[in-house]
Amino acid sequence: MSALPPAVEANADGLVGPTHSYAGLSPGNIASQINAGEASNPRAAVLQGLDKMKRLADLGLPQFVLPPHERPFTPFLRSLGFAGTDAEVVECAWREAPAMAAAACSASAMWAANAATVTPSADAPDRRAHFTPANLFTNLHRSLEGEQTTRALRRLFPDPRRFAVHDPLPAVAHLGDEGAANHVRLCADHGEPGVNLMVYGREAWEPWDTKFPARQTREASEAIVRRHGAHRPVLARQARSAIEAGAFHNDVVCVGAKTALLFHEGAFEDKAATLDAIRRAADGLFTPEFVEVSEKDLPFADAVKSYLFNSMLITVPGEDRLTLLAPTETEENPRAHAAAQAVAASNGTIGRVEYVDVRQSMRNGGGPACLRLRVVLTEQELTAANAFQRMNDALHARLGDWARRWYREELRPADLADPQLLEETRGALDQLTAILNLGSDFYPFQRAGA
Ligand code: SUG
Repeated sequence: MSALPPAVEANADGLVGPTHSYAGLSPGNIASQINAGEASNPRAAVLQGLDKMKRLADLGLPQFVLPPHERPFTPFLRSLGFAGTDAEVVECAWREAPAMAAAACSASAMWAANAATVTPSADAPDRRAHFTPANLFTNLHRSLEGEQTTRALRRLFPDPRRFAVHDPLPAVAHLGDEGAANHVRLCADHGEPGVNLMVYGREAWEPWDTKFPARQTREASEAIVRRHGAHRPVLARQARSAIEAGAFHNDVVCVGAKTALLFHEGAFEDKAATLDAIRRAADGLFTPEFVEVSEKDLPFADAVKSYLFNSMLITVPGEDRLTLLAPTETEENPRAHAAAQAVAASNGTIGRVEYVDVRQSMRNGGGPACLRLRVVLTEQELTAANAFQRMNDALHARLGDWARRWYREELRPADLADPQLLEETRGALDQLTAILNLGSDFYPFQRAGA
């Protein structure tokens, strides 16, 4: 078992794009619905994200930046029959099909937990790290992400001898896939083989007529396990009641790392069977530590509002116990704050709670854990990743200057139709490809003129 090389958990965060807005595009995501139509602050949003990345890098954790996608996404609008120059395409789409135009403007690729499902090399039979980019089939605006995310992951993890970046699963309702937001990997240590908990909301052929969509199908999770050869999988069903109460992804009510699984008692359809299956899968590897927060201590609605469970559970180098990095909204919610303090005081694997301000993202239902894709990497794999995307003081400063130059301070959903925005976003992204060494053919608009 310990013939495997040691590994660390790196994070790749989605850089917030210049069109960050509150367009109310995600039914079942309560924050997205409540804040629909409000003005957003793209510049503050991107700076919050950059500060979060720097904080992780300063703690000694490898941190990467995933570039935003091209928005407004004119290839999508052209596929709907809009024609002319790009500016005309955008203008006509806003006039004739504003819902389509809004989807084409979303900066939702910032939530990198939905970028892909990742299986580290220690858990894959061919000892490569495997990635399946999510097809994000359920919501129109998110379904536009898969292809560019695949390209982005292939640039960040380029060496096919070490990394297998698959194509997304076929984009059909039966195989709806939302990536790592519905996956928890438990293990004795990051480099050791683990147990892979895959949480799904519904089955492919199951009639689904409740008020909010179940985004992940069991069949999608099974296909990913099969493709990656993921070690010791456990398939578990999300509680229907959780989805109906706003847990549109499992990571809204559950987070785990190493041996610890922190979850709300209402997260799983069959809690006892789920925990038992994890215990059995972990047999001979480690003893799982279940940290359950009860409905009595934290009503489900407070869990969803405060995003306690959308925290990151990180291993700070040199520390034995895990740190829970929670959103400021958790600190401000008395019950969630008390629950977080109780977890840290309980003498278990989670030793400390800290808070991070990602308010702009939170108002669209994206907490600290949504913004990052966890990737367990060995030293050699880390070296093989694109170093230009690795966060450090210099990159933080450079991207801060870049964002202050290009990002608007305020954006109302109606401003998304401003023709000037197309120019601004393209200018920003063109410069970004140079900063992150992504090549000058990374975005469709860069390839269009070639
Ligand atoms: O898919 N919000 C995202 C939030 C994703 C959070 N990710 C995780 N839980 N891992 C979503 O619902 C809202 C966009 C808008 O309404 O403008 C949005 O797409």
